[in-house]
Amino acid sequence: MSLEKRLNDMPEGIDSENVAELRQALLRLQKQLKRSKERTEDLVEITQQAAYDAMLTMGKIPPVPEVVPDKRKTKAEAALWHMTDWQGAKRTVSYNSEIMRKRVMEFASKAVRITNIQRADHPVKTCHILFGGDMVEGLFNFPTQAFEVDATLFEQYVQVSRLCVDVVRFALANYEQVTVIPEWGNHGRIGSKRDNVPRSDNFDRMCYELARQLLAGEKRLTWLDCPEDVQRVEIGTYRALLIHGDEVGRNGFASPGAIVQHMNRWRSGSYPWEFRDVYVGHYHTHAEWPMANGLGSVYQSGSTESDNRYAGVMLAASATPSQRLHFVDPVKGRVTAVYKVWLD
Ligand SMILES: [Mn+2]
Repeated sequence: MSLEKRLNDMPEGIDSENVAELRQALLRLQKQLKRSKERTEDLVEITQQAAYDAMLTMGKIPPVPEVVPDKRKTKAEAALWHMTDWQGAKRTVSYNSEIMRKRVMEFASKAVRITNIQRADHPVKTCHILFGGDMVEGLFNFPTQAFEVDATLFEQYVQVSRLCVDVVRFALANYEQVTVIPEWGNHGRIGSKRDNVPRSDNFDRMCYELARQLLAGEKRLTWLDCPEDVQRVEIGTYRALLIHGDEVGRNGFASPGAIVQHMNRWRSGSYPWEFRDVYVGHYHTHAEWPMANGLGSVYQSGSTESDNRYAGVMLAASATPSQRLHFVDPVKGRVTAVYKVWLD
């Protein structure tokens, strides 16, 4: 191709025919690009370091002491904690960051007390923690959100990561093995729905990642990542899906009938992995609906928040704070006990 032709092919705005001048412009742009890349990298590093430092100001994270293994030969069951929709930093007349922390830790302690009751009959050695998403309230879901939170996005990030750490450490102190399966929600979205940000760049996911890194030394802990927004739960032969709930329907809302019908279609092959149950958050209410095959269920779980005026008035659905605790038979591959743990 001739130089002249190449110059004619230049993008609009670059109309110089002087090669030396063009070369200068190219060098200038390359320098600028390098500087801006360095700035972004610095920013990422500073944010991570700041979050880490902020975390340490909340108190040291000592290693979790060992637990005494259960030597009984009887068949063990597994605990499953479905913890979802903490809406971290959301402020209502009866909810804020401090109450979130209190309720979340209250769930953990009640779950362990109920586990100990179960242990009177059989071992419960493992705990699967399903973090269901919307752990942070975020800042970008509606225009006045900034006035309805008690912490900035950075503080939400630090507080919620730390709460995840504390929940998992509490579980590690009470079960021989802990597996975390995290799922992100719609509130962790960065920017407006129309902004050009990958969906998996999500504050919930960032909180999970920081918490995971802070617990990297724990050998009895398995922590999965969530690049996709549907998670697979496997406990022995038990197979379930964990979704946030905004995946189904328009604008993140679908009726219970529509959700169950959708899951039945996933179950009949449109989702490429066989499963029995589905765990859903997002609606802040506790419910259970049967799947068409007569075996599995869709389990919807509550939130730790209270006095959500939007839900009460706009959706006519208010709820008392709760989270879900299950026990699972890993050989028969099914849920054996269902608890709605009240947190008011
Ligand atoms: Mn949600």
